[in-house]
Amino acid sequence: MALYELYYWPMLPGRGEVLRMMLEDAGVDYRDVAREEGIEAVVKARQGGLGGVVPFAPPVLRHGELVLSQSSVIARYLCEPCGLAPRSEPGKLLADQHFLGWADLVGEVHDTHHPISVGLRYEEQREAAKQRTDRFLDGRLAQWLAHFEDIISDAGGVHVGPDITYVDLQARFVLRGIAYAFPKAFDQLRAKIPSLLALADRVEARPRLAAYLASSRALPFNEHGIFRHYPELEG
Ligand SMILES: N[C@@H](CCC(=O)N[C@@H](CS)C(=O)NCC(=O)O)C(=O)O
Repeated sequence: MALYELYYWPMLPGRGEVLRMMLEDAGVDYRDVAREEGIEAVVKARQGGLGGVVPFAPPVLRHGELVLSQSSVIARYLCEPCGLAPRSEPGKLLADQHFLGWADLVGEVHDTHHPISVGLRYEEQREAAKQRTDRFLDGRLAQWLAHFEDIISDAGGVHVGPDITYVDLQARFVLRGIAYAFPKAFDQLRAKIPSLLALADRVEARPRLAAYLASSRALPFNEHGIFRHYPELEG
């Protein structure tokens, strides 16, 4: 079995983090290449240097001859070998649906600090970021979380029962990220999302994942990633 090679920005827990979590949870052999070799490895992957179809943006996974991008596609590919796949075909489709829902939410969080362009620094779009964040925190975030809270309370505490799947790992990551970025708003929502919070705790208690999260391999949230804490945005 070829080694899994993950290419993602080495200094941040962004869209590649759920893939790191999946690989760590499964205890499979993998390389987080840019953390060993530096961001040049990501640049090379983006330029098509791994072969295959040229990816637009990281994360990128290479497994043997296969080169994949788009975090949702990579997660779907890894879920079987990582033991995090739903059991049935309808379950797999539902898992895709929910994963893409969380990915949409991730995109909306990203746009709170980069509402105009990914090519501009946050400091160059701060006014628009404030407006965008106000709208996001005024109902939209609560709407998303209520949606997922209903889904997992109906499905017995996970997204697609009966087992924990890769979507549950994604949910844990996004919830912790939002709590980091918008602590005041998130605190006000906690009482409304008991099932989601219990799920995040359950995911973190998985032994290999707990060991990863306690290790230096797990990067803390910071202001280079998607989940950024700018106090002035939440003020
Ligand atoms: N939909 C893609 C989005 C990929 C993406 O936006 N990656 C970010 C890092 S999280 C990036 O490096 N973007 C650079 C760019 O868009 O030029 C996915 O889920 O993989």
